[in-house]
Amino acid sequence: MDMNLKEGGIGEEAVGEIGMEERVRGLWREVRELSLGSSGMVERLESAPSPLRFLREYASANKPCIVSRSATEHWPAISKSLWEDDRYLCSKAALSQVSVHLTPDGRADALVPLPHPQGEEGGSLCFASACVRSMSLSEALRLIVDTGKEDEAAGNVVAYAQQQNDCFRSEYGALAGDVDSHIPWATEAFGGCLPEAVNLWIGNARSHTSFHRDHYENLYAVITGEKHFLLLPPTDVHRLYIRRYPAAQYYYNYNSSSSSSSEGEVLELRLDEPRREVPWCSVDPCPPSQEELQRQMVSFPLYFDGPQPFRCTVRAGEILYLPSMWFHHVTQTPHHRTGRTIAINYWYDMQFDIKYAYFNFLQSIRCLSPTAATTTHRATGSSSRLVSVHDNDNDNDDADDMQHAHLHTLHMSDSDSDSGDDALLKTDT
Ligand SMILES: O=C(O)CCC(=O)C(=O)O
Repeated sequence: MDMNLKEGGIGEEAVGEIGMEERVRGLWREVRELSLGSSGMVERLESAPSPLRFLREYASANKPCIVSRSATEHWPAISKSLWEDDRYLCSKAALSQVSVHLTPDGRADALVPLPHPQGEEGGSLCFASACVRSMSLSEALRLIVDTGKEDEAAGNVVAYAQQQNDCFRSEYGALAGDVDSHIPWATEAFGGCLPEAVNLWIGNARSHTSFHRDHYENLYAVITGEKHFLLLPPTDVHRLYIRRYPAAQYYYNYNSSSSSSSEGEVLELRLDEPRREVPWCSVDPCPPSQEELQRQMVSFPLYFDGPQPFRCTVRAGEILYLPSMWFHHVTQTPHHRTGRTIAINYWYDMQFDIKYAYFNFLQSIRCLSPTAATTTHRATGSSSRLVSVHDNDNDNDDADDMQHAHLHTLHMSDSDSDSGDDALLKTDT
C-alpha cells in the first residue's frame, strides 16, 4: 500500500496554496487506499457481519461494503419474491396512497437549465425539485413502468416513488411484514438505536439520483432489479464543486395546449418564490448529451481528471452499507419482467464526531493552486471563479444545507401545495 506518508505528512515547509493542492491530492489517494485497498472494489461480505465486526471494520472506518443476499434471505419480499408480483402488492396495499415524484427526464433534486435563462454571466442552472403527487399504489406502479419506456407513449414525464420522509413506515405500512423493520447487526453496532427513517424507492430505468451526500449511516437493500452507485469519499469534496443554485420546482401546467405528456398536461419549472438558493454538487457524471459532457469535463477537471469514483452494483437481496457523508450518484436497471427497481433504505443517525469536524474543516479550505485555477478559468472562458468549491465564505453551512436541500421536497405530501418547507432549509442567503 503506497500510503504516501512522506509526501502527505506534516511537511517542514510552509503549507502554501500550491502545497495545499498537492496535499489534498495526497489525501484523496490515502483515503482511497484505506477505504478500499488496492483492489479499488467495494468489499463484498458472504454473510451478515457480527455487530462488532461491522462496527470495527466498516462503520468506524467510514468504509462501504456490500453484504450478500444471505442477510435478507429470511425476508418474504426476497425469499418469496413478493414484490415482483403486482397483484400481491396492490391487494396488500389496496388502501395505501403513496407519493410519486414527477419530472420530465427522471432527474429530481438535480441541476437543470433555468426556466428563464438570465444570460451567460448570470449562470444558467437551477436546483429542480420534482412535482409530487399522491396516488394509489396500483396507479403508481403502472405509471412508473409506463414512464420508464423510451418511446413516444411515455411522454415527457418520468415517475419515481422516492419520498424520503420515512415513507415506508407511513405510506407503505401494509408491506411492513415483508422485510425486517431494521438491520439488527447495524442497529446494535450503532448503539441500539433504531433507524431514524426507512424509505422505499420504486423507480425505472430513466430515474437518476444526482451526486449528493447524507448525514446518515445508510443501509440500502435492493429488493428487485439493480442499483448502480458511484461513490466518492467525503474527503473528495472539492472534486464535486459544490455551489449555490436557485431553487425551483416542477408544477403541472393544466392550461397548456401542448400534448407532450400522455395526459395533455406539461410539467413546467418555476423558480421558488421567495427566491432562495441551494448548495449542490455541480458535477453530473452521466450528462444527457455529449456536448454537456464536454462542458462538464472542461469546467470540473478535479472530477474528470482525478481518480475514478468507486462503482458498485447492488443486486436483489444485497445490502450496501453507504457510510455517512459519502457522496453518491445512483442509476438503476429495472427487473426484467416487472420493469421496476424496488429498494428500501434504513437511515441511522450518524455520529457528529471528530471525523465530521475534519470533513467540515477540509471543505472549508481552498484546494486548487492559483496556477491551476487560472488555467481552468481560461479554459472555460467563464467569469465565474473556479478557485474554490465555494462562492461564499460560509463553507460549513453549505455542508449542512446540501443535506437539507436533498430532503426538502421529501417532506411534502402534496406537490401542488405551496406550503413551505423552509424550516428544513437553513440557507443563509
Ligand atoms: O436510490 C436512489 O435513487 C438514491 C438513494 C439515495 O440517495 C440514498 O439512499 O441516500
